[in-house]
Amino acid sequence: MKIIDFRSDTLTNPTEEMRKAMYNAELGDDVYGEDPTVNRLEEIAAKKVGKEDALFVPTGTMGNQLALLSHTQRGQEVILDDWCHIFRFEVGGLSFLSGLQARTIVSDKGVMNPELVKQAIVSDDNIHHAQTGLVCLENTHNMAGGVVIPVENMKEIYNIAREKNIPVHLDGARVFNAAVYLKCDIKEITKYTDSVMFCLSKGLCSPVGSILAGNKVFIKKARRLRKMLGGGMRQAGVLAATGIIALDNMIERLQEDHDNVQFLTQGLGNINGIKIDKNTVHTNILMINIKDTEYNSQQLVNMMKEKGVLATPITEKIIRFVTHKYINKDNIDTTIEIVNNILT
Ligand code: TLP
Repeated sequence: MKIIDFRSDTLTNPTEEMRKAMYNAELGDDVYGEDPTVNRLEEIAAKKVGKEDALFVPTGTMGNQLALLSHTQRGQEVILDDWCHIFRFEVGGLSFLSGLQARTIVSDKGVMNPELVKQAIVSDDNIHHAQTGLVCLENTHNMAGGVVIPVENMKEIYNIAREKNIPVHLDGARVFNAAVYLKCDIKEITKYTDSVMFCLSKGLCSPVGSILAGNKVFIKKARRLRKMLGGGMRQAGVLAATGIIALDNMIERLQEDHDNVQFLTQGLGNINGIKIDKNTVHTNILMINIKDTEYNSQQLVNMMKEKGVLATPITEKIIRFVTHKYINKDNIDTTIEIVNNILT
């Protein structure tokens, strides 16, 4: 049985071109700063997002955690959306590793109200107060369903934070999806941040790896801390080689994933019992609500699995579908038919 796997775009295997590049990569010891392929990737990545410097890291999670560690001091607060990845899906690292407390904000489908961010900032002389050390944004917003946060909103929040000398970090795991959706240069998004993490290992198809970018002082600190966390990866050029291809050749292709999510939305949205908030369907993630069916998410996911379609239950009644390079229009049609047969 052919498996159609919508669980995540992290499931993408490297392309043929990437595998060849891995084989042929020029290598050295990256802890000595001597892996030419890693150095080249970091240079290309920094330039791409308009930052002075960049660091190749094994995972998006490590990139985000290094940003927290590098920007802040223990005992500070970090302002972030209640459903963001850094708060919900990074194992409490912000308190465990950086000694921070979270000041969460309830967003509107991933979009934080700048006024609420302003009110949440603590920057005073009161010796009782934990001071704000960082504001985090996420674009695209995963749990809101791949929603693209408007650049205008990022700009407003960035300006508020800047007035108080507070840095802004962007969890841009899928920020290239946002740029493709907005049809803009990625720098139009990243210019309203002090640092950005983005993943090479999701829709861009690298097997492993993410980038953390920022100014030179920040990246120097993050490089040292990466070593502390065990992220000094030696001949990492075998992986970085795929990252160069990801940035050179794989970005425009993301539009196909967005188109496929639209087809899926049309098809599943017509099935009785499935509700979709079409205002959140921007990129390669689709959240369906099955509250008007007799099933809970796990039950429906199990029934789909028996027919070869994999997706992720998010809550009792919400299921997530993520499109990627290895899902085509035929797979979308098959999926719609399978779900339709289960529910009607
Ligand atoms: N997201 C994964 C899971 O961890 C939920 C997924 O399947 O979507 N930021 C955002 C917004 C992410 O979605 C992810 C991964 C990360 C950071 C972490 O990246 P990795 O998995 O490389 O540590």
